[in-house]
Amino acid sequence: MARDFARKRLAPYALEWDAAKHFPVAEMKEAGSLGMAAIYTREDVGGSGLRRLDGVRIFEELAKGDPVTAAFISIHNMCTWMVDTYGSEEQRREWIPKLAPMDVMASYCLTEPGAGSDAASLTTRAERDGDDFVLNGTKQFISGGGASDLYVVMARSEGEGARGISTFLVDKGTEGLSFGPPEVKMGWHSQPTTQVIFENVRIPASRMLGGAEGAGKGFGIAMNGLNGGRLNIAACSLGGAQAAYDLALRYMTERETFGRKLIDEPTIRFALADMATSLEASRLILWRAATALDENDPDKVELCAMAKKFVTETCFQVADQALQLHGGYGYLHETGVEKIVRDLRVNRILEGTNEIMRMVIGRAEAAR
Ligand code: FAD
Ligand code: 2MC
Repeated sequence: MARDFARKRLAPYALEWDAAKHFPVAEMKEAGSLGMAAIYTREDVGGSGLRRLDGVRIFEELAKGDPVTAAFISIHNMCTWMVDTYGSEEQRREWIPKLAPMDVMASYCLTEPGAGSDAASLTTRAERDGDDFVLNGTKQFISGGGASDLYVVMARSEGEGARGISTFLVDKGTEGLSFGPPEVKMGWHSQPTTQVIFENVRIPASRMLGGAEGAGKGFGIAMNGLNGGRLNIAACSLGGAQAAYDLALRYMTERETFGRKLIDEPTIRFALADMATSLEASRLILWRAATALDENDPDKVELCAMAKKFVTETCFQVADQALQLHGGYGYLHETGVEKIVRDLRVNRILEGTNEIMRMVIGRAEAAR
């Protein structure tokens, strides 16, 4: 179903959306109506009740159609899962029935201008005032900023360090909430990335995720959300690279140089063999990490970090090689491969840079 949806509803339009900087909200809501906006969320509130292993296979298929739209649906899924897993019963029942069909679109707000990789040093404040919290601060690089209806915000309510952070649900219309202009980016043109600015944004205390028990738990909530997010971002790189590879393979059977088809050139076959092997190895580590997350394996954090690092790097190389195999035509927008290369580049940076993934893996190794 995901493959069919990507083929019909994403792939034919992805280049057009990239050129026009169009955010395909209608198509994403359609994906929501098919169950792809609450994939691993419980069914009693409208989720699809699937596993992480299903999730990465869905995101690979969606990304074959468009890695950018797939990535936004992944971020929305991360927010939905956080509300389902850490929200009070009341919060689950209020939000998930709207998030699951994507009637309400959600953005994840952790990064700040002064706190990217060192996320626990964030300074956006949430001060308690009677029955309310008042938020002040700026979030940086927020995917869906200005377009989303709900902002899942990590802010400091308790004190210094990771344990001083809580998570809040903030509606788009709230007074004092505003957005920076859309950033001009190398790729990801078909979704907005903006600052999200809080100036005395007053929300009821009931908007703290998990209710009063959620106080100080926001960093753990954010990190647990990211474990699955990192897998999905890797799946988006895999789907994008597979699509680029498929284009290159077809082109090799069509293009002739020196009197014969490129596919009959042994060095070209070696290149294709290496690319196909890289894609399959990426798929395997991804499925291994997704299974570890499903089974709450003690190594799940490191395995998710390994999968994110390995797959986003390996698949970027595959997409770049697919561009190379197209010669000059690979550099043209209309061929579709340069867009994939641009879109996959950022997956080595966001949801934790690959240097931070190495830090996470290295810490676990040192503790063995
Ligand atoms: P920095 O933390 O300043 O790092 C700069 C460089 O130093 C990097 O190469 C980094 O790996 C390296 N580095 C940092 N510390 C160390 C260290 N100790 N050892 C070795 N190397 C180190 N964030 C959100 O919260 N929500 C979103 O929706 C979102 N969407 C994004 C969309 C886009 C298009 C982009 C570009 C970013 C998005 N981000 C989002 C932010 C993203 O997660 C951050 O950019 C990323 O975590 C890195 O933070 P930084 O940019 O501040 O880099
Ligand atoms: N899963 C579960 N818990 C985690 C975790 C993870 N992946 N990473 C850290 N934690 C817990 C950790 O166990 C600890 O818990 P406790 O206090 O109970 O012991 C707590 O969080 C603090 O962790 P550390 O002591 O390791 O904190 P430190 O500050 O040294 O390092 C680091 C944390 C670097 C791993 C974290 O800040 C990080 O992952 N940074 C990258 C930020 C990032 O990924 N941003 C992505 C933004 S979203 C995005 O880009 C989108 C496109 C949506």
